[in-house]
Amino acid sequence: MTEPRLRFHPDKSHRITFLTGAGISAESGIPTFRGEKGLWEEFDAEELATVEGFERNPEKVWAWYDLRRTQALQCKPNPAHETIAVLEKSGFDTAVITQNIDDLHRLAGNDRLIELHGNIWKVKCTRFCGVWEDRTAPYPHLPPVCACGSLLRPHVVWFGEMLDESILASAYMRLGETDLCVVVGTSGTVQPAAGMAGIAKASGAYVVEVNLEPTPISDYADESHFGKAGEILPKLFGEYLEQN
Ligand code: BV8
Repeated sequence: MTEPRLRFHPDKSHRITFLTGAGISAESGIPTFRGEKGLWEEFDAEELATVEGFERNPEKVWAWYDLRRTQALQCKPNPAHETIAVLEKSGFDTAVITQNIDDLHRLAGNDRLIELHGNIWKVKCTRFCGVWEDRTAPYPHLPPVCACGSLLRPHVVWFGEMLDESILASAYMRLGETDLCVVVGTSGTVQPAAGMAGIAKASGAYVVEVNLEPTPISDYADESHFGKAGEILPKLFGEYLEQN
């Protein structure tokens, strides 16, 4: 089996954008949503990842997020996250646009990070008190309540909810000026994230896909590398890390 190699040779003049999904965190122990043992195989997205589901049964939704938060405490960045973080630390012009809420890119050390769907360690008051970090896991009582007496909710984007406009604008701005777009561990099914690699491609980016299997992105990617992100990313970028 030949070693995966990038046919595009990035240097520090290139803007490199990583578009990541649940698959990049799979080797860290965070379950993906689709495919074998996917979260949506076991849980109902309509019930647990929509405003209507939360309004119907906030305790049930919070039990699911409390479980995921508690599980996430045991999970660490894997070599895929670490490769991207070292590229940024080595002075490459990288940015990460992630669909993940697991905080592993930040934990790995990436600062130039756009979290499209929020963060599992942030909560927001369902009235007006705002958003803040809360790392309580597990919560002693569910659903947690704000000091104002209103329910707290996870600061994540649920199905049917608009993404934050300024976050979307930052993502589209970056995609429009990206030279190398590396799409890692996403099934390319959830919009608007699923369309972002296509936007980069249309803006002239060279698109590299890393996934276990073909996805809709494979149809237009310049390169697809099939295998585990934690094994492939260090091989694709290893030679660029040694330079520094
Ligand atoms: C929006 C946060 C405007 C919460 C998530 C009808 C009504 C309303 C909306 C819609 C509608 N129809 C369509 C829509 C739009 C909807 C959508 O796209 N639905 C899909 C299902 C068709 N989108 C929205 O609602 C978005 N908002 O559009 O607002 C609007 C508003 C109203 C009406 C119309 C439009 C908001 C979407 C955000 C939802 N929130 N997460 C939480 O996490 O708890 S989604 C969640 O699932 C993730 O964030 C991520 O986005 C998605 C999962 O996708 P992936 O990350 O790709 O993960 P997946 O498991 O699918 O795939 C893993 C991949 O990794 C696989 O390919 C696998 O092969 C690979 N892999 C596995 N292991 C490895 C690996 N690869 C490499 N190495 C490995 N080791």
